[in-house]
Amino acid sequence: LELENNLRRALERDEFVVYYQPQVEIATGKIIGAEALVRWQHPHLGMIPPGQFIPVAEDTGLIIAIGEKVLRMACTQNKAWQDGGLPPIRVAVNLSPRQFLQQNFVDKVAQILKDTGMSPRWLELEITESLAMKDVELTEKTLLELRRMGITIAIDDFGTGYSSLSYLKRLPIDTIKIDRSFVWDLSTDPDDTSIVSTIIILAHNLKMKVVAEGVETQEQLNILRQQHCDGLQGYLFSGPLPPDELARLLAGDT
Ligand code: G
Ligand code: G
Ligand code: MN
Ligand code: NA
Repeated sequence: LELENNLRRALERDEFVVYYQPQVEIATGKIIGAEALVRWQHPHLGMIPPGQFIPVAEDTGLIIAIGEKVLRMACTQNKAWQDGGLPPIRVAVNLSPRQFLQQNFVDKVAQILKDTGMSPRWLELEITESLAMKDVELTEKTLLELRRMGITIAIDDFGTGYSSLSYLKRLPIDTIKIDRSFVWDLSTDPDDTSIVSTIIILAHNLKMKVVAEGVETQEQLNILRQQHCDGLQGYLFSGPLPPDELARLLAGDT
């Protein structure tokens, strides 16, 4: 209850900030996107990572307000980068189940795009496969509406939920993000190597792109490149960065 009240106050006081983790195209080494990751800038406790408050925010419903704020901040930021002449990138925003399953979610996204002037083609929304499985019918309807607006859809943490191949076929998904648990032992565990290569082949056959998460070593990158993985996200290239640091990286990337 105390954390809930503190989160409410944090919303009123605008204590949430967004960091951006670059996504790199493996073939070219160029930054083509960034994942928006929320942090709570607490006045006394410092930077609090999302793992420490997102679950409570989800349970209490506060995630709806927090998620909207994050989406608005990410769109505002991406528009500002583009207006500043930086090479355009796609910004990816995580959605929680409660946020995504709201009746008026699509209208809210449309309103935020309108308010911020951000083009939908530079927005990607990330959902997890467990979210997708909660209500496949509603998920399909919502994703189709988002896709019609020009927004792209990514499946986050792929391979860790109750993966069902039928939803991959049915839902309009643009990107599969391979969970970092499969990437970590890529150079040492032959099982992970074959799981990853199978996911990549499957995704490409379904006309989807693949981004590997949690890439930390050159060895992992070499294997991913051999397997024609499209993108990577991970400490090997960069962790999540404050907006000005990502802008500096982008400016040097042209
Ligand atoms: O930044 P970090 O690795 O600590 O993030 C931990 C988790 O929090 C990730 O799984 C990420 O998906 C989730 N997360 C980060 N930002 C957001 C957000 O804005 N909304 C939701 N729903 N989850 C987020
Ligand atoms: O769940 P999701 O994948 O949305 O969350 C991304 C989280 O993963 C971020 O909190 C980020 O800090 C973390 N992360 C990003 N790159 C790496 C990495 O290379 N290694 C590890 N261990 N964590 C990472
Ligand atoms: Mn994510
Ligand atoms: Na993930």
